[in-house]
Amino acid sequence: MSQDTKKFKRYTVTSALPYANGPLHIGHIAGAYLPADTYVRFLRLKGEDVLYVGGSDEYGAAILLRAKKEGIQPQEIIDKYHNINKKTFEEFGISFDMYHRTSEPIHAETAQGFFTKLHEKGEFEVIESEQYFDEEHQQFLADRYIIGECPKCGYSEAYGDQCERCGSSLSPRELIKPKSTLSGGTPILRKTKHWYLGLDKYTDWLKKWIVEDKKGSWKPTVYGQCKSWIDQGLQPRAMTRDLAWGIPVPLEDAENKVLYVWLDAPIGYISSTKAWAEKQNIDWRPYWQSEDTKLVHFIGKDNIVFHCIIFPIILKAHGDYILPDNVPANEFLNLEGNKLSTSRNWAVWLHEFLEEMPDKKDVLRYVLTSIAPENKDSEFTWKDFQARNNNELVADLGNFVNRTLILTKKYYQCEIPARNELSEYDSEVLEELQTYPEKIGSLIEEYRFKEAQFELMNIARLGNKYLAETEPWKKSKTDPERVKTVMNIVLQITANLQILMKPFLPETAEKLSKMLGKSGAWEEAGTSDILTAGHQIEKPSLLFQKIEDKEIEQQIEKLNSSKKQKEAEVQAEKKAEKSDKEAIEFEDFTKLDIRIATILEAEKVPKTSKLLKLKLDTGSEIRTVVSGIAKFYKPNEIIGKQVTLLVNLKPRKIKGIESQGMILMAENEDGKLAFVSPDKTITNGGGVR
Ligand code: B3M
Ligand code: ZN
Repeated sequence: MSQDTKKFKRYTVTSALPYANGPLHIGHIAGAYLPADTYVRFLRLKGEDVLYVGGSDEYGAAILLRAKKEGIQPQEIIDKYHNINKKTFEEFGISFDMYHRTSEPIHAETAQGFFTKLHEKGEFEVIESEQYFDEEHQQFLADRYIIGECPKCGYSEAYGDQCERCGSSLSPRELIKPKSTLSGGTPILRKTKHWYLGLDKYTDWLKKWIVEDKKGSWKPTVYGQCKSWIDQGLQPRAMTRDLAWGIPVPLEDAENKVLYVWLDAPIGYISSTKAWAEKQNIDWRPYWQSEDTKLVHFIGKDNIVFHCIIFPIILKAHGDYILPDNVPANEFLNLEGNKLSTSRNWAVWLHEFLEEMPDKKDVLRYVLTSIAPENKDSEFTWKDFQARNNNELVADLGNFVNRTLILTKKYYQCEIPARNELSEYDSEVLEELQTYPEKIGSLIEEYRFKEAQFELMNIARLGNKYLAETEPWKKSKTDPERVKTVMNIVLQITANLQILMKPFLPETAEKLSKMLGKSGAWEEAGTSDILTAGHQIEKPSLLFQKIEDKEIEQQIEKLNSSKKQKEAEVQAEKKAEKSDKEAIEFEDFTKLDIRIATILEAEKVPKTSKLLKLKLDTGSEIRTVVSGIAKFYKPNEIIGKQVTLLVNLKPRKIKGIESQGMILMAENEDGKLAFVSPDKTITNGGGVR
């Protein structure tokens, strides 16, 4: 792996562009941002030429749907969330060189340029086909406008372009029982034409480029997903959409069509690079078109197909671009036993965390790296957050550094003592110290951040063990020369920690560098003369604070109550939707023949739990009606009751019984039903107006 570093002259690192339709939660951070940030901080420390780009994904159905929900224009949505997310990333310390937007003109130009190039090269096939259409909203339904059952895993709310449970890439026609997310109704089929990219034509190329060449270097989870898609057979995929929000297709015969969001979004990495380079007044091309550039995409597992198959095909088809060297996608992070969910408000929102625990950024980084879902889904709990802070950051790292600096202050008034002759044990410890930069560095280069951070903590553990065994506090009076050696060694260990923690705990590294009066360079790591004898350090303060139970309980409480609040909102919304029926003419109402009738007989319909069979006197005849009220009324308690009956509803067979009308019922919020009865006795057959 370390040869890799030599082979490449520069690095282009990307993190998925979050849709600008909502704030960021810890799942996003653990998936695509924290590992990327750790990686680029490491590369920069080593003096590599590295560019880290990101930005907001601002087109596509996700944005439009959110705008509709909030009742505002898509532009307002993207402005709002772009700004929130940009600020949140900055505050949290995700160190993008450029955080761009796909709604910028330079992006439209770049994406259209790709489309035109592929069009000229004959990569598209224009196909007219029948697609789902929502008649009520007069709109074609692609991607997130349509949901249904996933044909691969059976998940009932798979999107038209992808199942978020199993990750399969789908097309709307594959969904079982499709439903429009706009009207909730069943869509009809209507003809439209689109530009299809023949992914299938690249099968042989992908078999070589991924299946053969990436075996062993791509994560097994990523490699496995790709291989299974390739094995299942790739289909041509439409790269255009009938939507009112997106980048116009740059062709004359494509009026009202826009680019598919998954065509334009990854190209966003390139336009972000262009915007960055323009600001720096340098050439963007080497970062995307030079074979000695290493391109790495950090994403979550739901984006694998787009980054490993579709985007590389687009880059390859274009011809001028390099391909990703690696796509270290993460699996999912769960929260307190459940899937993270924006719609159910089951999340730890990053902007709220920053407000409530502004001094705990590095704690969150530390915990999210410790539990990173690198190879399988993992779980965040507040109790574990507290435990890792108290038992690892405070007890191992903080405690070691604090003891070292306090003793230095006490014995030497903050001046670094010189080392004397080394014992065998001293030499062993210094030798072990030497091994860490290489160990940690290679793990980072292999995208094994969890293990890399564990090795960092091993340095603190090594220091604690060394202190416990040499016990300088016992010998400061009797053997001051020996104590100088011991203290010099623990100070060098501390200085090593300061350097090696930079990619993982940047704020803490900064704090420690202030106390040490020195910020070491990566090349110095592993050596034992970072702090020279006679150098003066600052008075120490604690690197980490213990987290009390109360703070954690508050967070758990908050999580539960915001979920409940969300549930109540959803209920209220549903209710509001119900009352929002369209206005009708009086004539429509007069078509209903509603009369008062008296229940004469009632019995349960055999083999059902909900149905009662009733006989009613309507004034002119006796009618049989099957009604779904068995859960609310026992047969004998309703005999003689006057109810309201819709008498001119066409008869229907229910469980083999002809039901001649419908009893009108009032429905409670919780689904309970009650008769609508006159409050004085009315002659049977009396009309309801
Ligand atoms: N916006 C999907 C997502 O947020 C999408 C990523 C684009 S990366 C080019 O999960
Ligand atoms: Zn599925």
